[in-house]
Amino acid sequence: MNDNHLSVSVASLRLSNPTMLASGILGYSAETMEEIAKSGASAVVTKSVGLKPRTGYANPTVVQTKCGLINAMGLPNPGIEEFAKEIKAAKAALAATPLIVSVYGFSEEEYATVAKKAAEAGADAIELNVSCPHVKETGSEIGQNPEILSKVVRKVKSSVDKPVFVKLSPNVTDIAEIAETAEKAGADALTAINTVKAMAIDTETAIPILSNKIGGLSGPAIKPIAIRCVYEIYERVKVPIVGCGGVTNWRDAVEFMLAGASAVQIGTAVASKGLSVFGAVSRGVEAYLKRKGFKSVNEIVGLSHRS
Ligand code: RRO
Repeated sequence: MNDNHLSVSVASLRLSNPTMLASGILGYSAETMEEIAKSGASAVVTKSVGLKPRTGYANPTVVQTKCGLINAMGLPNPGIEEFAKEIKAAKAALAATPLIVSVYGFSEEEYATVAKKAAEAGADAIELNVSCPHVKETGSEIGQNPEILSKVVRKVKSSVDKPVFVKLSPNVTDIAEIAETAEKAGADALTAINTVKAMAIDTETAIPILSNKIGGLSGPAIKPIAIRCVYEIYERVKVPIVGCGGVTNWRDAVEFMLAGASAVQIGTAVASKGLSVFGAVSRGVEAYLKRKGFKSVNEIVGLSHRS
């Protein structure tokens, strides 16, 4: 079996294998980018960037719990003007590995302006963050409202030629309905899911641990939620789905693909296990395909829906 068995297409991106780096995990220095590409990740999603610089929330911004990480970073980023330089440097360091720039805004115009600038700086695709669980007037406040979401996706689609991914929030009543809205508005792919709204309180001081009080849970605890979301979305849309949420090993990746994902993003496991997780997941998926007699990883996408 060779690499071709692992290659997948998501929108117009041709990926050498189904593992991508999720948004918000690593810095974007040329050195880090080179290491990521060498590690076997088939694409990189950047931290979310907006029109203007933001410092984000005060510490603590991350809390480790028994069942996963809760973060409330608050969208810290240098703003698109500054970040455009990083996009250019990252592109050069990544060589053929696609760079997907995650974008947020406080209005449809802002999303479109940032997406346009990211595309001009060299982004191979845009991922719209309409699912950050705890920053007011952006993120999930956009992604929870079909009318606003539709306007944002349409505006961005009319402003850039690159594929547009829409990253969805699990913190909604019916994620498949939101997925359908994004698809109708022109989304080329959907990423499911962003973090699950969560909280931790210090029992000695009786004070919420995160400075923002509420954050988003990631890691293995949310995988079953993410699998259910991908499964429900797959029943309702035609565009490719990228699974995200708690992928730690090859079996998790296979489970997402059986649910309907064409590829997966890995985030928290990169923070805990390091970059070797990409190669390990790909090798495990490859061994699974061989053992089960599949010729291509694409054959297992959505397979669980037969039953
Ligand atoms: O920056 C954050 O606090 C953050 C973002 Br933008 C997001 O999309 N999801 C998340 O859990 N945290």
